[in-house]
Amino acid sequence: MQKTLTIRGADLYQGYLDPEAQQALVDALREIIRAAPFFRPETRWGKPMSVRMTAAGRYGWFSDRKGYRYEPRHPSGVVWPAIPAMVLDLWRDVTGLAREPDCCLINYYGADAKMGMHQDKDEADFSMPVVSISLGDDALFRLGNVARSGATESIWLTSGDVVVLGGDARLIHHGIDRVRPGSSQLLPKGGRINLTLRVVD
Ligand code: MD3
Ligand code: FE
Repeated sequence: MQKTLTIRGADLYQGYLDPEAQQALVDALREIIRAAPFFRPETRWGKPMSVRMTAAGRYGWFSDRKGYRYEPRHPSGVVWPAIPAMVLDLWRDVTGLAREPDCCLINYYGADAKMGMHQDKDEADFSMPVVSISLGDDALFRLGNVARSGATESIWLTSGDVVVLGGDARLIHHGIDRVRPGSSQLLPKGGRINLTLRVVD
């Protein structure tokens, strides 16, 4: 499909996944979460994050008092499950790249979860784009600048939306201010799942 909107260099594909595809993806994620359950990473200051995380692929993102990094195994010691084929198809479609992502980070936001403004800088090659897939409740997504300061713009992401962050947008500050509880019926217990696809090394 065609992109629907570009905001600060981030390309949005609103409604990329129809309701049937969203449900198929949730079903695939259920198996991943069974093998690699959600956990709450700690910030480097030892405070648990409000977002719960797990991952699929060669690497998962991990954080504790030692800092932010990619790890080849879930905290339980198991290797991360494979990235679902439909997610790899989506990545290929929106990026046009032959290179596959190394990490599909799976973020779960309950009613009170948020993610502060940050840059994604733990990867080796910033010429590789980041792709985000939203499922479940709506989320207020904030985009800033490559510099920490300056004006920001916000947009609601809804279930089935895909965002591609490439080029100059790859290093901009971004975050999730809040979710809108009850705005989607996709996830039986409510909340929002965001998949973030990244090339790591
Ligand atoms: C990269 N996740 O996990 S979507 C993250 O909805 C993260 O869970 C948010 O930021 C979420 O690191 C946002 C991914 C995203 C959005 C904007 C970006 C990645 C980006 C802008 C620049 C670079
Ligand atoms: Fe991020």
